[in-house]
Amino acid sequence: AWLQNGFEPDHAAMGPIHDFLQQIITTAQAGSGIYQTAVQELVDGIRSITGQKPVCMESGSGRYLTLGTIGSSSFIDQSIEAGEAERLGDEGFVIRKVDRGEHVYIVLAGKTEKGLLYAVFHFLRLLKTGGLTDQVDVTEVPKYRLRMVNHWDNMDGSVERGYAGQSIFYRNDVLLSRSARVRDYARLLASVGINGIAINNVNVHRHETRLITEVYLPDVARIADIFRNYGIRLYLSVNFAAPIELGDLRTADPLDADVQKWWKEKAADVYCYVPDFGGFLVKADSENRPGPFTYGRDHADGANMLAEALKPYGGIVLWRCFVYNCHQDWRDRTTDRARAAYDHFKPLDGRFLDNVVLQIKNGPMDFQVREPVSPLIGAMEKTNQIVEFQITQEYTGQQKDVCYLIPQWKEVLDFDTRIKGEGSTVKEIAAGLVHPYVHSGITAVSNIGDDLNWTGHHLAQANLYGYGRLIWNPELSSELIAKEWALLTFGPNKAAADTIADILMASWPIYEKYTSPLGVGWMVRPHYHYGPDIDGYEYSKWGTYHFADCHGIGVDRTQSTGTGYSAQYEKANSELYENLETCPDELLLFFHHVPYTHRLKSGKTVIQHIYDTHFEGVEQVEQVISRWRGLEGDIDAERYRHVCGRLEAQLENAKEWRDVINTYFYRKSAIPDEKNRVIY
Ligand code: GCW
Repeated sequence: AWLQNGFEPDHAAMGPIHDFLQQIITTAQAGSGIYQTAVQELVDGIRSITGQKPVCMESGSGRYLTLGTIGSSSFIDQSIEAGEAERLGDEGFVIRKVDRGEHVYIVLAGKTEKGLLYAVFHFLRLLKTGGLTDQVDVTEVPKYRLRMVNHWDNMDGSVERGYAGQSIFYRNDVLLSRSARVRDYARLLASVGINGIAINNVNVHRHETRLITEVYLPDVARIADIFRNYGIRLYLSVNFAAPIELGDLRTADPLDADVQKWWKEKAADVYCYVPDFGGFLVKADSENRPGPFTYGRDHADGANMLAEALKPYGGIVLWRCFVYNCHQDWRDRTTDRARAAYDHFKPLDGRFLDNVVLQIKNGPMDFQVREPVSPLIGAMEKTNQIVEFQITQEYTGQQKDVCYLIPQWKEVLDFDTRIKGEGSTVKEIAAGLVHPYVHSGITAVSNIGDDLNWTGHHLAQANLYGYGRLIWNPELSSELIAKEWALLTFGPNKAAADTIADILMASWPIYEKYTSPLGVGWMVRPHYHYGPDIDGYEYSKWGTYHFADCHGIGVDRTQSTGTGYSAQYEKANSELYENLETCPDELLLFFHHVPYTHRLKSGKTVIQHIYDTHFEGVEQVEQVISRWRGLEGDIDAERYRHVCGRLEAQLENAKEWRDVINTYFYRKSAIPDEKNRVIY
């Protein structure tokens, strides 16, 4: 992946920096294993980039690198300005050249060892991408405090919505706690700044319910040790009905004293094994999972009960807001799944303890190719929130089709909720800068498995890499992230990296074009969620409808004639979406039901837009294939061929979507394509 070794070293490109890379001066660090990790990563990284192993010493002179925490050596402290340690906080770092006559050195320093580790990875990244000069002076502080990944891995080794093989954590109900793969994953995550991981599926089944018991805790602890050395805290998903399912109690009522006591004991057990355990991730009263509703209690009762148990140890509860009625009668036109999270949680603002964090999916429905931003984000002033993205490509091509998601997440982060006037963007809300949250940040469902290339489709690695980079610094452009990834992964060939970045940048718009139009979503094969099935969910219980008939298509979510969802936004946004004239084209069918002849802002009718985009989508996949073919010989043959294979399959998928969608809407509307192309 992007920590890949073995490219030909380019000494010339390194220029004067090269002189600094032969000696590393370490400092006497008390601290945790993270310092050892940092030194090791620096040594290994330099060796793999330059072909030469640097020497580690405790003192020296001339040109060298030195790394340590502030306060651990006078050489380091001399490079730090007054007040800088405070500004760096627990995770920031500096990389800076210092010239003191006999000593000319580049210092890598953090206030903490964790900050230092991030400095090392950043240094290596700059070195490998040619971004390092001998005048280096970098200061970095992450934007978000919680920067997490979630795994939907099950103990039998399967991964829910996983498209890259089996779990790296489990096989046959056993934890793979000595696996080298887990350590490599910790390296990958730390190299892009991830600091938290939940290692089991939010749908907590029978075996996984026992992860918090002594049966599995010794193994959980071993995995936590691996991640700890890379500055990553471990979290577990828990089953709300665990007190019953483990056979200890007859109720899981959060207000029952025995239940409260039970969870307190469990928390104590967990902290015995994992002293820096992050906390519990909970999917409750969602998609048939147990929760407080069974006992006539609400989400605040449920979350607070767990929060009380974790509080003495500094743990948190990540409580998911993906709560909706998954047994809806499709005939019922008043219930709207998009409304559900806001309707359930907004009234509870102020009732949650301060170590509860609500985890909110970026869209109100479910990780579709295109959705508006969830109106719950920022809507609760007194309740901590974290935004949840999906790196695994459940609805965005399943790592068969290329779909670079950083631009999508950036759109979400840049969305201005206007909750507290202009500038109340998701980016600022998730950083706790709009409301003073005690805990906040970003999390996402990981896309890796035990496939040799981690992500099934090699290009899907860019999503995991980019996710980490983006949530460290959301000001980075999608394009810059794509180029960085390509250079790190395929080697120092700028032209090749530019082509790969172009392909990535084009991919989300292309995927959107040949799949579901204008924000209507779904239209996917039920359960699998890959490939077209327009009516697959239309008469189902899942609350995901498009309402296409012979006259028109779309979901009326307006306040005036529809479900009223649009009213969940602040006035300016609410009016923007409510009004047919101002609603952005790409979300038109999410908010409105319109005739096929309705004219978009682009000037096209809805039906012509559907035809055009579906033809274009396929043509653009063909262009991507020819651009990729141009890379033959410039990148290694194995990965070249692998991506060729995926792209050919993507073309078939795109054609299938094009023909199914165009044919369906031609038959429904009886309106011919203006350009008379083949529709079946
Ligand atoms: O998108 C849906 C998925 C489920 C998933 C659920 C969730 C883990 O289809 O597989 O369950 O979301 O986020 O809880």
